[in-house]
Amino acid sequence: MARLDQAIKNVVDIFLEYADDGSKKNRLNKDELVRVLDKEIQSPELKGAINADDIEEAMKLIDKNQDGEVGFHEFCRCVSYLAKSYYNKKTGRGDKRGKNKEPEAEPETTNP
Ligand SMILES: [Ca+2]
Ligand SMILES: [Ca+2]
Repeated sequence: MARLDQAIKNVVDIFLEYADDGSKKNRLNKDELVRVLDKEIQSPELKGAINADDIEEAMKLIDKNQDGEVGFHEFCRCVSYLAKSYYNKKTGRGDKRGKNKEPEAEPETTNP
């Protein structure tokens, strides 16, 4: 399987596997989210971006509609957040210690 095939299928399969528990089959509750973050994220640079030890904080970040559970859409946002955070680390963007000399090439938001 090609790498992106693998990555995309992994995101879906991991979500379904961990969500299939508790009262709702297609949502991650807090315990399920802890398990995903704990078992499926091992590299320190990603663990630093979302911390399973502070699950309240992680939920605040991921559970956008604040219903106490994480749906697939929210899970995708979480994965995309991790990907961006890793990208920023790899390229030196968003590094607050002053290594960020490149001007931002593409505008990320359209905030005034
Ligand atoms: Ca569930
Ligand atoms: Ca939610």
